[in-house]
Amino acid sequence: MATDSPVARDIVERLNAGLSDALDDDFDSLGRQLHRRGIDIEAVTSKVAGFSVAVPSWGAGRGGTRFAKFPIPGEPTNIHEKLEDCAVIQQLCRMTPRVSPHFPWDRVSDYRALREEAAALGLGFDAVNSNTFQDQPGQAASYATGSLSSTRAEVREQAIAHNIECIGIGAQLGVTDLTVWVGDGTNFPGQQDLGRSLDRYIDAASAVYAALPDGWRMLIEHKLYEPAFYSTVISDWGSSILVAQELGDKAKCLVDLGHHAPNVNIEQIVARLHRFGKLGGFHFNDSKYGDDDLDSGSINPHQLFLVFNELVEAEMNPRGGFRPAYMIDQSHNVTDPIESMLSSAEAIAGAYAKALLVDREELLAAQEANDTMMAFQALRKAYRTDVTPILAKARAGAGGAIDPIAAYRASGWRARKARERQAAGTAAGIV
Ligand code: PSV
Ligand code: MN
Repeated sequence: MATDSPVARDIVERLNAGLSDALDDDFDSLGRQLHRRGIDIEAVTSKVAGFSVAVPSWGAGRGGTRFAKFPIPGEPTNIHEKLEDCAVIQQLCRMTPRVSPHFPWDRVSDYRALREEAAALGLGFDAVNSNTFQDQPGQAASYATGSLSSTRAEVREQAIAHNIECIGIGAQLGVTDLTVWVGDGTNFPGQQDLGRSLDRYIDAASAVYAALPDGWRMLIEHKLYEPAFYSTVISDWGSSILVAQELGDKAKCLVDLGHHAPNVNIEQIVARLHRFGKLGGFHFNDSKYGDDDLDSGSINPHQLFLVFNELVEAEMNPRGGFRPAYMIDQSHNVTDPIESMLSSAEAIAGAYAKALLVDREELLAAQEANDTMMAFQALRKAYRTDVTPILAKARAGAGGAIDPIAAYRASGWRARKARERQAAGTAAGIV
C-alpha cells in the first residue's frame, strides 16, 4: 500500500477501535460454535483473508441502463479517477487488490506508467476485456453485423486486431488473461446462418488465440441474449466449451452469473466446466429477470452460496488445475459504486466463507448413502451460519475497516471528489 492511503488511516482506526470489542466477542462466540462442529475458525479466517476478487474499472462509475444514466457528483470519468476509487475499495475491504480494465474505454498513451500509477495506489490489474460490441469514433469498420463472426472479412480482421492489441496492452499491465465477450447475434430468424456464424467466430477466435503469449489464457464469456434478441453466437456454456475445446488448452470458459435464463442451475454449469478443465473465470453479480447486473448476493444469496460450494469443491479437488479469475461485474444505477462494491465484496467473500464451512465428509457420506435429508442439511448448516465476524476479522487483520461502508461515509470521499472532478456525462448505454 502506498504511504498516502486514499482514506485517512486515522478515520479507519478510530472507527475500528469503537467496534473491536464487539467484534472480538462475536468472533469468540462463533469460534466456540464452530469448534463444536469440528471447525477451526482461525483456519477459515486465514483462508478468507487469502481470498480476492477483481473489480471492473467500468463498475467504478454509475453505469446506467440502456435507457438512462444518472451520474452522481464526484463519480470517476477516466481510468485514473477509477483507479483512485478502486483503491478506496481495496483499502477498506482488503480483498479487491486488482482492477480489470476494458478497452478502448480505459485507453491511455503509456500503459507502463498506468501500471506504476496503480501500484502506487496498492493495486494491480486483472483480465483485460476487449470491446467489439460498440463502434468507436473514427473506427474503420462498423460492428453492426457482428464482430468476430461478422460476414464481412474486414470487420473480423478489425475485431481480431483489437483483441491482439488488448493482449499487448495486458502484457504491459502485467496481466495474463484476455476476456472475450462479443454481442454478436441476430434479431430475426434467418438473419444469419446459425452454423456459419459460429464457423466464422471460431476461425477469427483462432487468430486471437494464436497471438496469446505463453502462460496466457483466453476466457470465453457466454451470454444468452442482449444486444441480440433472437440468437447469440456464444449464447451458452455449451457453445463456450465447444469453442474453448476447439481452440485449445489456453482457452477457458468464463461464467457470468447473470448470463443465463432465469432458474438455470448455474452451480451445475460450474461443476461441469470444472469437470472438463475449462472453468477459467467468474463474473459476479445478481439478477431477478435477465442480465440485470444487480449487486452480488442482493437478490439470491443462496444461489451465490451454491455456486461457491462448487468453487470450493473445485479448489479442493483441482483435477487438471483450477485458477479462476474472479471479478465483480455489476452496473450501479442507484447507489454509490464504491458502496455497492464494498457490499458485494462482503457478499462474495461471505458465500466463500460459508462454503468453506460445509462438512465435506458428512456431505459425501450422506450422498453415498442416498441420505437426501442429511446431504441437504450438510449444506444448510453451513449456509445458515452468520460468518460476518470472520469477514470483519479478516479485513481488520489486513488493515481494512471492520465496517467498510461506515468508514467510507465518514471519510467524505465522494463530496471531496465532487469538488475536484469534472461532472460525468449522461449518455446511456449498456455496460
Ligand atoms: C456483457 O454483458 C458483460 O458481462 C461483459 O463482461 C462485458 O465486458 C461487460 O458486461 C461490460 O459491458
Ligand atoms: Mn460479464
